[in-house]
Amino acid sequence: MTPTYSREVARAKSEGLPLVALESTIITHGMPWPKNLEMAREVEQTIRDCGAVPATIAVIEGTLHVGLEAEQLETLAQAQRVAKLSRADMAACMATGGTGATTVAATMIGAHLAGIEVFATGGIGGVHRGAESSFDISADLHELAQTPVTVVAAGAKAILDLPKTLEVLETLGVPVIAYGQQTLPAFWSRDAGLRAPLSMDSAEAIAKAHATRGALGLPGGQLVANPIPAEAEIPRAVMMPVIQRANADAAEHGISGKDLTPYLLQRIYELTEGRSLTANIALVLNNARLAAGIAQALGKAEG
Ligand code: PSU
Ligand code: MN
Repeated sequence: MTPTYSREVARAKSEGLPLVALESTIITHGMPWPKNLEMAREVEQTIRDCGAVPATIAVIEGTLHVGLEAEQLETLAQAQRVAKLSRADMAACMATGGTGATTVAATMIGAHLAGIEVFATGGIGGVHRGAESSFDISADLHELAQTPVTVVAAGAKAILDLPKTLEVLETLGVPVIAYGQQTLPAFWSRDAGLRAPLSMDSAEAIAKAHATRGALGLPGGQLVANPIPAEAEIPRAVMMPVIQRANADAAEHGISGKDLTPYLLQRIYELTEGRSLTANIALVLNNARLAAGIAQALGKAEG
């Protein structure tokens, strides 16, 4: 299946320009209006400023779009009751003419269909706290194991169980590469207090590792864990009680499944009086810059 491309993405593809995929769940379920639209536009512009072309992915009225026109982005950012699509429900949404925002997993599927190898986001889904009884492990992890897209995130979201998330990624054969440091970043904070499995210092090295996995015939992508800029971080000591409280509130209200991640992000936004959102936007922009560099390096290596 060929997705529908925006004018900008279609041109980039015909000219062989470097492309960076972007997800839409972060817009519809990850941030409140109107900051979500501001963020989405700013991320796209950052990628252009860094010499690559942005491709925000979503399903609109049954059609898979890779690259959204300005008015489509605006409509999506304001839409109510948009589905949150992962691998399991993407096809069903399209088949029934529905509209849905793509999570990391579904965005990787769309990017791969469009021939895009690099994707920037905030944080990926992972193993939730208490997963030993809830079995709540994000499909994002399995997608990284099977779809050849390098995903740039600020580590897994700190609302998760990070040691368990690392274990599952290792089992699934997903390279986890910390950028510019030896320890794993934890989304709002630069350091999760865990050693990262791999560490690299340049976009070129990450691009080379991506290409080498392809040459080896290995399926799956890479997770690049890019620490939030120091001036924007919220120290772990500040975030830890907030995260605990948000998780406790979720348990008390019986929130689970697809609703859990959006609930936790919203609750943390309230508990930090908006500070978590400011940090979230800063880290997404930082990831967009690195992803644009990786896309350019891949283009040169393959060129
Ligand atoms: N990163 C953010 N905000 C988000 C998400 C990621 O900064 O809202 C979304 C992504 O789309 C990710 C999803 O794929 O949360 C994970 O959801 P779940 O835990 O239900 O798999
Ligand atoms: Mn889940």
